[in-house]
Amino acid sequence: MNDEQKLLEFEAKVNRNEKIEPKDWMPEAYRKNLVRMMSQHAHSEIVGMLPEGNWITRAPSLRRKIVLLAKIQDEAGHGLYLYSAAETLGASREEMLDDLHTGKAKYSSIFNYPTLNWADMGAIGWLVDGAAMVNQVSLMGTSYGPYSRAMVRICREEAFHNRQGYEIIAKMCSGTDQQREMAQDALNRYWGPSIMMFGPSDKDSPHSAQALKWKIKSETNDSLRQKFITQTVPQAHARGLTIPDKDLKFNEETKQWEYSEPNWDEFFNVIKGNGPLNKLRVKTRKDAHDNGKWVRDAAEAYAKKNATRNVA
Ligand code: FAQ
Repeated sequence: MNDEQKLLEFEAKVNRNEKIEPKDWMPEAYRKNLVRMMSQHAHSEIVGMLPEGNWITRAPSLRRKIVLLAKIQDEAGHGLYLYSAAETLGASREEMLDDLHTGKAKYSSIFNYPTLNWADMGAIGWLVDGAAMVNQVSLMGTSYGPYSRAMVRICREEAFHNRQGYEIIAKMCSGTDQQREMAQDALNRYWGPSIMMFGPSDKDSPHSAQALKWKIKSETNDSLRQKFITQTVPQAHARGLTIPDKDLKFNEETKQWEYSEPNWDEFFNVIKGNGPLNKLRVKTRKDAHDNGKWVRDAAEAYAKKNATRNVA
């Protein structure tokens, strides 16, 4: 078969909703787009550990500390599955991490915002994990086998993350006036960045058309954003919170919440590396990587020693 016939066969397989597996033939553009998206996703998981990691030592109770620790460890696990899934496409772990540390690769814009107080732990679980889950549920049905299967387990864990965040917010909303104000303030700061997590609007999303055709994505950025907003607004209202969008209104015909256009100047500025904390996040991640070198070296030496012993 020549490449044209292989492409037709590949597209027919995708259209039959069969999975593409690592050793199957695939167009180079499919492989490249997936490596870009999966490595960006993996980077988001491990950089996403940093804003919450800042609060482990300041959790208000032992129970909250245990829950937060478990959640952050889950995010490390997600990074691990995703780097491994990207490796099945020939990407090397060292190169992916190098791209993150040199600023060549992106990670989710949301993690460039500061976590100022405990209410932000609630906002991250409720809004950020909530948005991540809406996006990742849609990725469960996509065409690349290892990525779509990783999403199944990740989504189960995100559901727990989402609930623990909402529980923090709900508890604060039934507390003192000051606690209610903290919950509202966290929502005010995290709402805009959360709805931007879904990426630029469809008309400005260069990768979407090809990604939808090859089922690398199953829904557009705007459609996922709308789903998240429709799911989240009633949750805010149930706790007496106000979504910080003066144009938000329910459309009785479509049964959807209409919302204001996100601040795209802010979004593009953040993904170019100029958000409030981009430089600090990348530096902290790179320092953690450098400081962990002795652990990687020891693990490698141990594996080598065991391999020799097994051969003997
Ligand atoms: N941040 O053409 P599109 C989590 C870039 S996981 C930064 O629409 P695409 C768990 C995009 O890369 C969160 N950059 O791109 C957690 C492209 O630039 P490039 C991460 C963004 O790929 C919770 C350019 O804009 N989830 O949070 C963003 O078709 C709590 C044009 O955009 C995933 O990565 C952004 N928000 O659609 C962890 C899910 N949006 O690469 C810890 C998988 C867009 O050409 C604590 N990824 N860009 O230089 C996806 O679903 C897609 O990649 C999208 C973007 C929807 C994010």
